[in-house]
Amino acid sequence: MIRKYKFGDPYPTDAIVKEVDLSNEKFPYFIKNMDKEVLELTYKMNKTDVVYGLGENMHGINKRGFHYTSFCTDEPIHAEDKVSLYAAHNFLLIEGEMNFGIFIDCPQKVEYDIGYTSFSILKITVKPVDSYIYIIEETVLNQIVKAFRELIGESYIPPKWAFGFQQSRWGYQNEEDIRTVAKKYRERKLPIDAIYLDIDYMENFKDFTMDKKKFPDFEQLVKDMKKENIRLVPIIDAGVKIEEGYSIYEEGVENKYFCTDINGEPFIGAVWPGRVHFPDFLNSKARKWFGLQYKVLLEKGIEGFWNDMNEPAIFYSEKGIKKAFDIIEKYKGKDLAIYDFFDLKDSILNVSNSIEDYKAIYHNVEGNRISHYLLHNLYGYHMTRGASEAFDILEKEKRILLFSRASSIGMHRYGGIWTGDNSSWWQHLLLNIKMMPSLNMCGFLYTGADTGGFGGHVTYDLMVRWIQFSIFTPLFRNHAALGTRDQELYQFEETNVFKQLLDFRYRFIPFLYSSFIFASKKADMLFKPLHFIYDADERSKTVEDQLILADTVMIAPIYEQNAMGRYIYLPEEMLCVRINKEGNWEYVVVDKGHTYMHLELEEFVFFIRKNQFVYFVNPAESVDDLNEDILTIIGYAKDVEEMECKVYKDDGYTKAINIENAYTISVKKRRKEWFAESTNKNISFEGVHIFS
Ligand code: MIG
Repeated sequence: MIRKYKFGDPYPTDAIVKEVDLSNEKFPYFIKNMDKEVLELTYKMNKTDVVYGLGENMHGINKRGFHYTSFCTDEPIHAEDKVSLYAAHNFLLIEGEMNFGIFIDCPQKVEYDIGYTSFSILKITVKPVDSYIYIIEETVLNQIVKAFRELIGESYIPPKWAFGFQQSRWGYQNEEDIRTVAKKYRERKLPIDAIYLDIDYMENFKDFTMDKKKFPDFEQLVKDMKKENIRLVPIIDAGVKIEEGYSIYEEGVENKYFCTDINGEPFIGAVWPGRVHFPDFLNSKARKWFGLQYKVLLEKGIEGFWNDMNEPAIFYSEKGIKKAFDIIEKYKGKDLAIYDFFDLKDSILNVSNSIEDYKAIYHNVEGNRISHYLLHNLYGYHMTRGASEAFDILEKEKRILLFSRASSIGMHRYGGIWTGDNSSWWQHLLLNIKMMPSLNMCGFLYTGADTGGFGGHVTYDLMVRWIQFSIFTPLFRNHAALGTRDQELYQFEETNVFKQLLDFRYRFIPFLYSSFIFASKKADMLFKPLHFIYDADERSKTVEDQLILADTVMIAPIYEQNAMGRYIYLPEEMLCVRINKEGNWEYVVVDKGHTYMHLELEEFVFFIRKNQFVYFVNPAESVDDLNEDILTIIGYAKDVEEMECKVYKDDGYTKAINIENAYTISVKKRRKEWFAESTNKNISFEGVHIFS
């Protein structure tokens, strides 16, 4: 059941897709305190209550013991004390005496104190109060998520090639760099499907331009790469450079498509290209206009994009930088003691992404001037929505890859997200693991972290362990910051292990893709905490470093340096598949309970749940090269003689996806032998390995 409440005068965020009538009943579960300015909701937590949700955020699957702020932030250091990352995912799921979900639908800042100030108190603060709040009640956790996901609509589905391995780096300068990456991957037979173009492909960081000196024949490059089954994925930034003669700038000014300042003049901020204006994505005309600009790149054969800096990130504003220079001027030549020195230092440090700047920006929403500060969390969402809506006009046949850095709930229908500028830290591998189910709850299925870490210098062992996890995530992209150690997989002395891991990924893609489509269409999570499946199992409530994938597979990655194995908790017995150092697969049924598994650096395991199976194909160097008609089945039949599974398969582009077209694989035991059959006559089976 879903109950809807209205506070103040809420802005239509378009986060939900279903009509729900306002409830007349008293607001449940929370003590509600509201005045003109602020709405406070207070809930008393029992000791064993678990609070799930909040999508892209720091800390665990269980969000207790910290505080979080929904305010999309360009946060370059994902440290434990950070309260906001790039997203505003206002959904919580509380497992207590009664289980329920709560969704705060609004574009402004929302604060969550989840047992931080007072250990047993969950307090939500919405300021100003204007919001719709939904309370979702079902008995089991999974059903609450499903009801919520049905409320917010189907998750974005990318083209199939976007499930292949992707290589990115901030610093690829020119055509030569891109060709080299492609060549090295192909030479070493390391599968790859995409190479990213970061800001350097543009002419002076101007959106929808290409630097002709660095990329003399862009179209030819795109074509050549495509022949190798490699797609190029350019970045699009939110800020538009102020430059006479630059058509986007001129059209934007002429049509009043940019955000304004208090005087109604286009707001001036600064990002990569220096001084910029910000397109007014909250204005439907401006949004459409900017979306249609992607056409130049689509026409050159581009099939995917990543939207960056759309919190929006602002390096500085005119006013902000002037204030900083005034302070520097004031202290120049002085003998600075501690507080003056700090003041000097902070004058520059605090100039970026300042609240004062966000408060100085205005949107024109169908004729009404509204402060950006109040709509902040919708900016990246509506940039991505604009692109997606334009693709529906510009690319009728094909799905286009699209993901964003900033997001809020609602955007999950238009694109995916990557989790931003993490670091080459072991703790960020663990954070990546923990974040996946939280993101899925909020509708974000096409997601993943920068594998190997963005900031800092990756080591061989971190890369190996990280990939042992990323082979399971829909977005699997190696990306790194300018100035960090090279981390393309061919840069490491030993590339054999990477080949084995990527081969595993490609064997697994048909299963992952099919599971992804079902998760989107059925409002399901792809990654679940163990407790969502084993809800009667108390121990599983606190397991945060293992996940269930597609209800079938359990993964238990290693995320500690120099670990030669780990403890794994099994809520019931499962089939363990171990990929050993030589790349061979070994099988053993493991009992319920805690097990220590010795796993050297090049080894990893995954588990298949009781009475289930997974299908694999032969590896290939790209998704287009996969032969999905020859399958190998691996399963665990504990107490059944027959098992079934649905497989969704298509050309990987088609926009109309109908899961009714899925085919069925059944495996059956006849006279002690297992064999498989399929309702799809094209499918044949290379091997059927059912353990019992
Ligand atoms: O502040 O375009 O998160 O992936 O490489 C840095 C350069 C700007 C931030 C993105 C990152 C990208 C980088 N961008």
